[in-house]
Amino acid sequence: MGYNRTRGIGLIQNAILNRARFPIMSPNNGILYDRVDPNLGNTAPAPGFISQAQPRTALRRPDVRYGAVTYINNGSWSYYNALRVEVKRRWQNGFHWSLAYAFSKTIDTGSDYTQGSAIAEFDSARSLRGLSDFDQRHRINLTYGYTLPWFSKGRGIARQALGGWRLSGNNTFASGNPFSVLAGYDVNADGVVNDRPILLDANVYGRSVNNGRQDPSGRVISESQLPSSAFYPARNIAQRDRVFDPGGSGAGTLGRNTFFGQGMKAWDMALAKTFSIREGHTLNFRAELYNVTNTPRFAFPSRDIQSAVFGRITSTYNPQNFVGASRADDTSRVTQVSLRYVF
Ligand SMILES: [Ca+2]
Repeated sequence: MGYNRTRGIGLIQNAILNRARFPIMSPNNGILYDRVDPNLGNTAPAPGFISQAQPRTALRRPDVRYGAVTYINNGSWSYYNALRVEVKRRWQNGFHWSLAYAFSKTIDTGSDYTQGSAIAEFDSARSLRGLSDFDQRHRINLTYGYTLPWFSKGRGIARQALGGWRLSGNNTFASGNPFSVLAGYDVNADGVVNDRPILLDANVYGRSVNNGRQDPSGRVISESQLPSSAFYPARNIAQRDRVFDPGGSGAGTLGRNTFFGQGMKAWDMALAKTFSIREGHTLNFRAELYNVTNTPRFAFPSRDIQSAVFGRITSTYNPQNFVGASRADDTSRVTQVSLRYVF
């Protein structure tokens, strides 16, 4: 039993510089952009105005020669706290097992610089502080090995063929990883589309969006778990009525990584036997089954509110990621059999 606490500093973070400012005197044409057109759908606002349909992003960058500039820095940090419990049974009567449980929480300001990017150019760490992409609140892992007792005392061919088989397995059950919901358009008109929305229905907050099956009406259940009506602006809201906050943080009212995908139920087993052929020569047989129960693990739903399929789960994680096989039927159970002659 133990307690782990890990502090990470100087982790890689992806920031985006040269974002469009508001208000700003354009270095390109000398026009002061400081007013928002009352008609957000206006595609040709007057000089000095911007609208959502015509945000004039390129004219409002501090250096108009460039677009958004990706700046990879060491500004990210993390905290990991975990309570760990482990129970083990050593080999005894051909049987051993080990059970490990971790209750943990990981917080950081960016877990993967190749994906998420800072919401605000200034003060980005505060805006991004949230659960790590890889946070798993509960995780249980069971491993075991068992030498089957059949024919262990027999003789001749029966023992040679049927005795000495070893069964082993690994079961992992874990909570789902968190994900963020995105507004789906550039709310703060800074030229970077990773803004977050406003949460209208607090009951939805922190929900597990974990069911990719269809209800009797044919609707994917995850779309009911994460309804677009719980957020503002939902996709059926016209562009002119959406939130438009040039110069704002783009953080909405919703933090990063506030919803959860489906947890993990991995059940893998192997059956193995070594046949001795003669002195120094053995034949090793091994059959491995990944995802024995053939249970799908649903992937994250569509997370962009403006998407027509927002909230819908359309894919599953699959065992092939762990087995390393490239198979077309990769969403289901994977079986591998190997025979090895060692001399
Ligand atoms: Ca933005």
